[in-house]
Amino acid sequence: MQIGQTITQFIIEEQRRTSGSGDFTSLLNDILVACKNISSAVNKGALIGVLGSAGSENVQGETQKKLDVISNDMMLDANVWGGHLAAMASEEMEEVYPIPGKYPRGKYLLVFDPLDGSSNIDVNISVGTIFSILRCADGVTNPTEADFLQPGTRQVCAGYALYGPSTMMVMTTGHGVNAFTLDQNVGEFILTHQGMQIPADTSEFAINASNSRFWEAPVKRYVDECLAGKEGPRGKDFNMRWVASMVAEVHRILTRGGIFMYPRDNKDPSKAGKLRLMYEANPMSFIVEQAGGASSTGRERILDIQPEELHQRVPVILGSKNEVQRVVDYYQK
Ligand code: AFP
Repeated sequence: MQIGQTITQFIIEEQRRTSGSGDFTSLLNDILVACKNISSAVNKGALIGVLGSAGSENVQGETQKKLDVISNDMMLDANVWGGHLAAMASEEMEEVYPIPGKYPRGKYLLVFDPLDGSSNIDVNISVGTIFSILRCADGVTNPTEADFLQPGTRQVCAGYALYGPSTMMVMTTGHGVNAFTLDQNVGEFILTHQGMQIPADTSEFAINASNSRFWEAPVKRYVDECLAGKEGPRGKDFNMRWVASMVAEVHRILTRGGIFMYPRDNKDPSKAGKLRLMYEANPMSFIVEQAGGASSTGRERILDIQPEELHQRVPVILGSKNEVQRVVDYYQK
């Protein structure tokens, strides 16, 4: 593996190292095709009339953007025919999407958020696609929601495409985190960041502070101490960021450290948090842990959670290990 090699070479070499059948390699290639298509549509934006609302709502009751719907279709179209998947599930679809009978069914399950941070699209701020690959249990020919409900520790691969100033693909198969930058002229992702590592300490935090009156005491304490800066108990100044696009937020943390929090709050007590376990928290937690960071709800490690439903929400506190541990310690106290 070396800087400058293509993602195709990288995943074929991974396949040889693990003596894989090639199914996984082909599946990843299909995902890459989808992300390149989404990147192209996001990039053209208003030129091809894809900005704005689709006039519909998803299962979470959120207004769908045109690009949410388009990106979801692109993920389905690129991944439906290859014969590597048994079923897919998405933020934008209430039910599991089984591979139609006219195509062969494979041994993997794909779950994704086709366009995370999509409320940012119309203002031209970075968005991304998040995905997680699970194994379909042996003998299951007609996967249902129950087959997807596997803890994050069972993910075979997790990744995200970031549609920012550059389009990047960041992923892990459980052997570290590597990032590839799309060369738009060649149409290939090129390895540009090898073995990404999140610094254990940081002085940058990310949280939507407009919710502060709803936070639980441990989060309030943590943020208050950061805000107190040099004169406070932490003895140093902190910087704050909030993009409202988890992919951009996690990418910043992978690049220079930091802590990201979308904690449980009492704004709507029926919701355990805002972010979705299966296609936001789990894949991002896998990536963050593989880069030496930590990820928790404050009360438990996210990757250990046994999911109860496909669109389940969880509190998320992830990033630089020592800062996440500090918040967890505050919860334990
Ligand atoms: P959208 O995809 O609806 O824009 O939601 C993005 C997101 O799930 C995540 O990417 C952000 O971190 C978070 O929501 C932002 O939430 P707030 O708008 O409440 O700050």
